[in-house]
Amino acid sequence: MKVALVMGSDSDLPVLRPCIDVIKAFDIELEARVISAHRTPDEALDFAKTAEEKGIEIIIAAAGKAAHLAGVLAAHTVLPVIGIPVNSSTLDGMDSLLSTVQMPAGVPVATVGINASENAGLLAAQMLSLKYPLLKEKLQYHKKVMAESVSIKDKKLQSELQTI
Ligand code: RP5
Repeated sequence: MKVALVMGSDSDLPVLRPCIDVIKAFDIELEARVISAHRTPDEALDFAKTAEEKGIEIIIAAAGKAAHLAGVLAAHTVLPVIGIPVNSSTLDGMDSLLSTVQMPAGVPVATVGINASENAGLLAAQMLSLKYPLLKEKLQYHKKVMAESVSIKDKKLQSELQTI
């Protein structure tokens, strides 16, 4: 199983660390690239057109400002494309969010929240788990651990309230 993470600039990388961590934690093969829809448009086109034959099953595309990367890649492949709007501008990422999520009918981009790269990695893993049963088990365990950590926080809150 293989996921590609394409970023519009290396300046996006710090925001994408949680996505990379999730993909690696679930033992999913990762191809990470810097490709820009505007600065390297030919590369973007070539990447999208050849992704499937390279064994890539899902593309995650992260970009900021006028963030056309996810949409451009989605235009040239039938692989699922997950978009991460990156906050890299004076508009707090609203520009990236709208330019990633507001795709015309026929070319979907599954867009996560601004800078929400962990969710992009998890969504990719969940999509892949339809095909890979072991991955589904790992995701179910991950959800259980997450729920337990919230229960612990709730118990802590209850005991703190007793002392107020
Ligand atoms: C976008 O422009 C990139 O995805 C990045 O978020 C933003 C700024 O890029 P740099 O000028 O830092 O390379 O295309």
